[in-house]
Amino acid sequence: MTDFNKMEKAYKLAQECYAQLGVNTDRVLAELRNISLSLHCWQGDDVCGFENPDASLSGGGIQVTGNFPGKATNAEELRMDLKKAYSLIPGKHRLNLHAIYGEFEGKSVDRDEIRPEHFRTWIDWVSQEELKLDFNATCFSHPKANNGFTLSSKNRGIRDFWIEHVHRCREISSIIGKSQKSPCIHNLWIPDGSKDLTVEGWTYRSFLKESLDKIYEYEYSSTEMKDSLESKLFGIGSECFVAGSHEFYLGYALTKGKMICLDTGHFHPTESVADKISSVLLFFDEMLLHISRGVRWDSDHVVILNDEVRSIAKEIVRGKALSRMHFGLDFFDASINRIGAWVIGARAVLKAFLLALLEPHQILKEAEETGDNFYRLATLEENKSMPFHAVWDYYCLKMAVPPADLWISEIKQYENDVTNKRSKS
Ligand code: RNT
Ligand code: ZN
Repeated sequence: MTDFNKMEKAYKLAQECYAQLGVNTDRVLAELRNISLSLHCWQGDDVCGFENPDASLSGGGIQVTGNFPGKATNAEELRMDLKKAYSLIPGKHRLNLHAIYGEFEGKSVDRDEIRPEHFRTWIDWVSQEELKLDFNATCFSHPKANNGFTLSSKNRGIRDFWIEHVHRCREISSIIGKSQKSPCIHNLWIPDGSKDLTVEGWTYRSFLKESLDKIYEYEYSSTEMKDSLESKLFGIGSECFVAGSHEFYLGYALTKGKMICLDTGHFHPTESVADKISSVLLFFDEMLLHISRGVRWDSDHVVILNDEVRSIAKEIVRGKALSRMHFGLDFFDASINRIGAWVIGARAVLKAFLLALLEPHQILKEAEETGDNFYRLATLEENKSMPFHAVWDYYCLKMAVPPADLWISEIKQYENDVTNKRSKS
């Protein structure tokens, strides 16, 4: 359906259906507009970065598979691709940069040497595009990460190298935050761990704690930057032991006044990240989510509108916790159109929030309070077939982005006109 008048009419009908359940769709759309997702730059080039022309993701327990043509090979191309993606996602969003995406002008700049000027063009670009930046230290794809340990390494020189890297990344984050007048979230994920049975887990974790204490010695104002720490259950090559586990960072962040980052792909498949949010937010003011899709052993498939993402959105909306959450996308798929991957993931998350905001909360709450659990379950079931897509299409129209499936042809067009013409590399 491409007729915009029909979409407006469908919205009016949907609006009435939701009103009968006490849900005001105009108000819902105003709330949806306030949700910002931090798009992860690394989906655009398979986590390679720009440190050197032949960079590829290596080491660090994460892996990108696929060789779909046309990945961005420099910052210009990545910005172009991001701009295309943002034009197909309703709302105002953010950009999540990794340190390896600095612009080093062909010089070899090691991780412990990066400086704010390497990110100047990004800072100017986001301001021109009315976006905001978030930042990440890159403690992988580096010879000093190759034996599996960085901040928790037994080797002091290795630890110091990474401490210096993260110091610099936090400083860059604070400069970004100051210049964009919105705190830049600096997230720290390290790959540290080992493949097989590990007997000195205690030692690694105590080194990690010591390194983090040094890293966070210096406090930045929370108007400039905020720190978060991301745990993981296991990675490729770190199946038996991961130093930065959930319990480790939960304890660390709580005692140090930092945020934790829950990556939806970093838990046991039957664990619900949605269910963790109300527990975490009883003890923390804010938290970061890395929204991803775990599939078997892989934690980073493209996000779709699945039950997990929907439950996360519902949990946050039911708890009126939107203003305490930060959202980053985190997946990398090199086997499909990379710009399309960003758009699929971002639109899916926004749809999940729309669905959550359209939930007849009052009715469900009353059913639960009176113990009418049949009515609660039946209402939840009926809610699944309410005409939410009419509300979504109308929202896209209002936000001047393609509604329904109209964005797909734009991706195909861009593929023909731009990415297919890039040199194969
Ligand atoms: C890895 C973590 C981490 C990375 C990015 C590139 O398992 O999820 O967040 O995906 O930092
Ligand atoms: Zn992550």
